[in-house]
Amino acid sequence: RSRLMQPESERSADTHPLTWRLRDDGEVVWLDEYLGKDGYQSVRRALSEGDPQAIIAAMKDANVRGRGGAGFPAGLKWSLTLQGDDMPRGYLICNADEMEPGTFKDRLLMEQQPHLLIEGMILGAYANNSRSGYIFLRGEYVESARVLNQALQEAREARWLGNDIDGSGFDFDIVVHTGAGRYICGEETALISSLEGKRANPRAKPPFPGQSGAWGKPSVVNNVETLCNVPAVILNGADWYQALSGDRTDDGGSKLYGISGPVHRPGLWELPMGTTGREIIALAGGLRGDHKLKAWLPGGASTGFLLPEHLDLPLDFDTVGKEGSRLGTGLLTVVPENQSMVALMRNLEAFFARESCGWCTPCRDGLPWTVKLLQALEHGEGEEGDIELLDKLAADCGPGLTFCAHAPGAAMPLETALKHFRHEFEQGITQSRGPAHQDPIPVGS
Ligand code: L3W
Repeated sequence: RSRLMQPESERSADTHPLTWRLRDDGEVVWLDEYLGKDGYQSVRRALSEGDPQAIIAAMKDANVRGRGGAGFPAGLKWSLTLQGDDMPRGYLICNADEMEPGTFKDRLLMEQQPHLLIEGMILGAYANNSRSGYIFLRGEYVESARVLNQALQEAREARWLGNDIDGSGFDFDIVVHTGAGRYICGEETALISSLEGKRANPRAKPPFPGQSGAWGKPSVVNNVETLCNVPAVILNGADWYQALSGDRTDDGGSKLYGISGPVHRPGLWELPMGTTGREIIALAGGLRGDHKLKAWLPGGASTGFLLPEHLDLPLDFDTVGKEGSRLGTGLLTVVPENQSMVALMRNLEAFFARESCGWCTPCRDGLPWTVKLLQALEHGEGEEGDIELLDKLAADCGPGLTFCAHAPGAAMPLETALKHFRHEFEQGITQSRGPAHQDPIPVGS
């Protein structure tokens, strides 16, 4: 069973906001145990103080940045949500549609810390004047759904959800809504479309969901990990939270970092924000056997490849961004030296092509075309000009050229693979046309 682990060196240090309530044996922390470890105390404090704006201010001061991948400041997002007595009440939506390849952090949080998410959602709802919350859950996360629904029932029975929470007069409840297994549902506006019962097409922004979201109401969409950070910020204060990352980075707090690929112990750990790739690989026991590190993705398939020379960079949003990549979800994928980058990219682009909603042309037509070119290069059947065409197809998927971040996410690993490993792609070009080659029949003939 997968576990959210605490590094040996950190076990006794009571400094990690997400894992401090965890037994790290992989079992669920149910309500009784959770209450015994300060559970729901941040809600009690915030609701008794009765100042939703103070929650937003604390989130801003703590500089909690969105953990879904984009790193947008959560406190700023909340401060931009339309609010006021004359405004319709909106929704607090947790984005639990975790489908980024190589990413499994939200699943472990939900399976092991369901009440931490519920507590974070109550605070988020109170700050954003919501009375209804949704957890939009990846359909395949059957165990998460079971644990969450049982925890929600526990919370209702103990009056931490429902009407008049903890005697404060605040009403809030949460529904788990399972998706049907599409990556695009994790894009917040596609998620909203799907929640409304429509096809999961993204919508243009602005308006941002905070202005007009689910059923046209102000809606706040936050990732699971982001919401799980809120109770610690409220209970311990923004300064305490900021200090968790020490002098590693200006981005405060902790982060769930993980790793997969040919390492001894693939896993997930809560570590100070700004932990380096080298430290994470070391926690995983290093690469298996004779493998040597060729490249790595810092946070899922929609981030750019980094090289061994980047292993000592603090993994925060801004630093990784300056290297032509993104922190993304913070779960590393290790690429060993004997892995063909062409085959790897063909695999990733096939995923992105399959998961495109088909709304925007560069994404709908460009990604399958990219896959075709990569397949040809993989089999040594590429032609002169194919690599330049790949460059162009990736550029056509750049930011601002499509409705959502799906196409730019697909372009980033391709652009960085072409930049760092171009010779491997060039090796796939046939010098002379083989006997099987046929010129296409001209259209209209
Ligand atoms: C108010 C403004 N709000 C931005 C909000 C916006 C959203 C957040 C981030 O993609 C990444 C992407 C993919 N007023 C605002 C504003 N916001 N300006 O900030 O927005 P944005 O546009 O930077 O990114 P995004 O479209 O949310 C997020 C990657 O995620 N991805 C996959 C992620 C997968 C997982 C997972 O499996 N766990 O997270 C797919 O798209 O590459 O870069 O809330 O509203 N002026």
